[in-house]
Amino acid sequence: MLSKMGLTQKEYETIRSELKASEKPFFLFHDDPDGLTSFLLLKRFVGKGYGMMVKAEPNVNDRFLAAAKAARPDTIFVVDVALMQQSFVDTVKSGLYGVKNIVWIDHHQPVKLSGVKYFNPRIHQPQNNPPASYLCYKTVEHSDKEKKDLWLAMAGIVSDWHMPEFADEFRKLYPDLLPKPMTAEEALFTTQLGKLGRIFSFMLKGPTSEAMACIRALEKITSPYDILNRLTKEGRFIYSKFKQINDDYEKLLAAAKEAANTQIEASSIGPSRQQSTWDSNDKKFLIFTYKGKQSFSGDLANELLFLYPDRILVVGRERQDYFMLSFRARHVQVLPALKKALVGIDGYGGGHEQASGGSVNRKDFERFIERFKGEF
Ligand SMILES: [Mn+2]
Repeated sequence: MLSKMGLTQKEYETIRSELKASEKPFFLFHDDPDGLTSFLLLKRFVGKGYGMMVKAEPNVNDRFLAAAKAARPDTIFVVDVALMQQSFVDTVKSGLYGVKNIVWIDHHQPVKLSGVKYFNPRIHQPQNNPPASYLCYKTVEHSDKEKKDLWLAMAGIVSDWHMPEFADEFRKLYPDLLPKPMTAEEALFTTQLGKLGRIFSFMLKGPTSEAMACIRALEKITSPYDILNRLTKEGRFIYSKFKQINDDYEKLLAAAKEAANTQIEASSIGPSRQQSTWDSNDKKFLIFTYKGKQSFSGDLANELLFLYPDRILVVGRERQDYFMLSFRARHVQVLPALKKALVGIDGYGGGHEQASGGSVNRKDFERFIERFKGEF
C-alpha cells in the first residue's frame, strides 16, 4: 500500500478552480461505473453542465466534435478515458468552438498531449493508480462536509477494484451496505455496495437513450436507498432498468455455475440453446460460452473468478463468426498461453497477464481451446 495515493493537493486545487470557473462545463466520461460516478461527482460540485458517455473505443477523438460544437462549453472535462486525439484538442481550441480549456483526469497509462490540463497520478508513480472516481471524490470532498456523495464515490471506486482509505468512514455511515472491512472484490460480490456498483454498470448497458435516461434520474438521487429499496420514482426507474439486464445476467451466471459444478467445461445458452461439443477433462478450467445481444463476458469472468479462484477461466460470447473472449486466472498467467495458442489461428488477443481478452473465429475455436489448455 502506497502512503501517497492519488494527485497532489495542488493538483486537486487546480481542478477545483477549473470547475468553479466554468460557466458551461461539458463532461465526457467512460461508460462504466468509475466513469459515471466521476462525472456525477464533478457535476454535483459545479451544479451545472452537460455530460456524454465515451462508448466503445475509450478515445476522445473527432467523433465528439459535433457534440462539443453543439454544447458550446467553455471547459471540457474528460474523466476516466484512456486516450485523446491531438486533432480533437486542436479543433475544439481553434476558436470556433468557444472552448478555452480541456481538463483531463485519468488513471490509465499516461500519455502526452499539448493544449490539455492533464491530471494522472501515474505520472508521479507508476503504481499510483486509484480509480478516477477516487480522484474526483478527493477533488470535491472539501466542499462536502456532510459527505453526501460518499456513497456515489464508493460505488465507483469499489467497481474499479479499489478499497480506499475512507472505507471505514463509509462503513460507519452505511453499515448495512458494507458490514465489515474487506477487499474490493469481496465487497463487489457479497455486499449491497457491490450491488449498487452493478446497478451502475448494468444501467449503462443497452441503448444509449435508455442509459442517458437512467443517468438523468441518477442525477436527482441523493441516497443509495432510493435505488436499492426503490423508494423514489427515479430510484424505481433505475432499478427496473437494472433488473431487466440483471435477469439475463443471472441466467447466464446460473448456467456457468452449473457448467462448473458438473465439470462440463462449456455450455451454451441463447435462442437456440445449442449444447457445446467439446469434452471436459478436469476442474482446472472453466470454459463457458453464450449467445446474446448484450455482452456480459467481463462481468461473468470476474464473478466466476471470485467463485472459482482456482480455475483458469475462458468466457466467450458468440457473435457472428467470432467468439469474443475473456480470460482470467488467479494463480497462473493466461496471456502467454493465449498468445501461443493463437499462432496460426484466425483471431487476436491481448491485455494483462492474468486478465486478457480476445477473439477467435468459430471454425478455429475448438482447436484454439485445445491448444490453450495444452499450455498449462
Ligand atoms: Mn476507471
